[in-house]
Amino acid sequence: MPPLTDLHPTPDDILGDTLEGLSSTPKRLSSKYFYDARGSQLFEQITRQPEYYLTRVELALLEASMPAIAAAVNDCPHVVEYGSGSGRKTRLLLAGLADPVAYTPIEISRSALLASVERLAEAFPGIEMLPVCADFTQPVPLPRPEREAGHTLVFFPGSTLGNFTADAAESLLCSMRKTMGARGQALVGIDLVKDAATIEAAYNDAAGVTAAFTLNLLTRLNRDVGTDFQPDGFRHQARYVSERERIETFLVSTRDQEVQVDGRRFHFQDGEAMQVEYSHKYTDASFQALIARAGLKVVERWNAPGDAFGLRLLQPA
Ligand code: AVJ
Repeated sequence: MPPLTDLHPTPDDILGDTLEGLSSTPKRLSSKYFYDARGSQLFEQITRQPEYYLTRVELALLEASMPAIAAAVNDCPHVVEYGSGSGRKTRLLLAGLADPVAYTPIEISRSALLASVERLAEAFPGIEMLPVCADFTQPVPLPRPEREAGHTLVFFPGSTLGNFTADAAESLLCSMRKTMGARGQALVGIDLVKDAATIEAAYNDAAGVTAAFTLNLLTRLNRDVGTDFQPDGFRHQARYVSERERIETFLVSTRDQEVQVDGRRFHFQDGEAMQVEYSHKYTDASFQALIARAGLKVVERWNAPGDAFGLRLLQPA
């Protein structure tokens, strides 16, 4: 088993964030806590729903663009992935790049991290695996590969960037720029603005997997910080707000109720909406403006057919 750097958030971190969110108006909870073991499983299931085009389209785009990506990326990279997920995209990337030296996934779900890196280690015995269990929004000291890498390539697929508000995305991109260094690069996947119906369907699949994924946040917090949410007293709501070019996801209270945690009580009115996730969609213009704020520029771009999804190669400006 490869050495694991474990910087997983403590129960106190999660409790502090939960209390802060429940004390806010409107109430909110952080989508980063979706990804416990069950949440990561449910997300994998989302990626197989017919309405959820993002993963399918990005995988096909990555596969089709891999020769061009390999040509644009400098040789012998240390590949650092933010949020490792199932490893399907990683496989395509590691197989297609010229002589990757090491692979460091930074992933908040310990179970997802270990499962994925174990499979990748088998498939790529020549690439050193250096997993880090951590919240990638915090600065993470990179493990040093045994063989020296030419540079760092940050891999940030899935349009996970879209889960961050502009300010949070800016600070994340700044820390990414520091992680990659002056000679580094980043390959970022972004979902693109398109018709509202297509986007909205992706976050409201008919089988109800996304709803189960959102509601699992409450079960997770009940277990890990001792809240007493009744998941059957809330329903999933996801709407595309064109003016803000994002999906806004809420858990809506279906009755008057109270939630207790750490000796404090929080009242929910019938119909009260608690904000739990944003998924921003980008245009070339909005994306350029965002990364410019973090001192980055686009050096190459690849779009899926119909501009359904994009991959961007970035480097310090
Ligand atoms: C983890 C960013 C890829 O926002 O599309 C999927 C998470 N939430 N369905 C997204 C998610 C609801 C997802 N990403």
